[in-house]
Amino acid sequence: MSTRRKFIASTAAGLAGLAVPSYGLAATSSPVTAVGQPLVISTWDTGLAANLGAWKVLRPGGRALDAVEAGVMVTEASQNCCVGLGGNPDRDGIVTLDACIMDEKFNCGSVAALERIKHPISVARRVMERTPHVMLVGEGAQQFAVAQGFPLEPQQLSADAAKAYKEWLKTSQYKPVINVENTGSKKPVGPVGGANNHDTIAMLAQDAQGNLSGSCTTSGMGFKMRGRLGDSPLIGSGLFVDNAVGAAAATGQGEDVIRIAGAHTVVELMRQGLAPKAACKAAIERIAKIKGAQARDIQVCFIAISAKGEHGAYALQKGFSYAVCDAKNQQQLVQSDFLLA
Ligand code: SD4
Repeated sequence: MSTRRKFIASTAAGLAGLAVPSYGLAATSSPVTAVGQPLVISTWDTGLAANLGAWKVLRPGGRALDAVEAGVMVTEASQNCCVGLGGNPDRDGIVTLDACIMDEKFNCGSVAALERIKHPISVARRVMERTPHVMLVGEGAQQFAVAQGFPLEPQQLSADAAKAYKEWLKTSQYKPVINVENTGSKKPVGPVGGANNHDTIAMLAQDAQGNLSGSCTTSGMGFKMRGRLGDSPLIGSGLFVDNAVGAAAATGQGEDVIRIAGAHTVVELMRQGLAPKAACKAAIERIAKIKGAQARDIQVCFIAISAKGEHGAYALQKGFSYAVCDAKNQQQLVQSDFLLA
């Protein structure tokens, strides 16, 4: 079992226009941000830059919902990241995107298998705010996006994705095994190893009013079957928010998050009194029990914040980190504890 360590990150320090306080070692005790003090957390190293986007909204007193949309838009727009249109395609060479968003009043919106749209998270928000529905998929989601004024981007792979796809085509082996997250012995196909290669970002925020919101956006598992959806666009699996209790989100092998309705499970465990990290751990243990020996082949990770402003995370395997941003430190990367030593 690892011990929690906090890393001081430098990758996004230069982001324009943001007052980033001097870096310092964070306390190792259970992290709590008092209600009234905004807080945003997000998955993986890419969360550092995304959190700064969210912080621009939270710092002047903005709404958590606006923050979690603005935050993950940074990642969706990044050229150096597998989230968004730069992500790996499905087996047929087409990039399909999934995203969802949820606010403090159980309002939620989602898009899945969306093609050629740069900001699926914003389309998910429009589904939430401008339709009587929660979820739109595929062609219908794209039609809605275009009707809402989102431009159709060209159907083309980023240079990294094209390279990875070419490599994958050599074997065309379909392995529903998480790749980029697993820092263990399995060598993933495609670009790997850099801080920016994760294909999902999930973000949770609490604003100065104490309200919670969350967002999640992904290109999904690289080289997936056409039509395959993971947990990320599913409210209750990839993301869940109950303002009275807390919020949780997932990354990793979507199929196994769906199996236990992961994010909802974490929130319900917090409702029963567990702190965020303990709730994430209990959900991971549930997955490990279901998977048995196969648990070693996958990675699943949860992040959570409570209505009290505590945050925590837990992963099945080594290698998961999450980014934390609050009034004290906007650039903190926390290495998550994990179950399988
Ligand atoms: C999925 N949960 O599509 C996503 C993948 C992921 O970092 O989180 N990758 O299953």
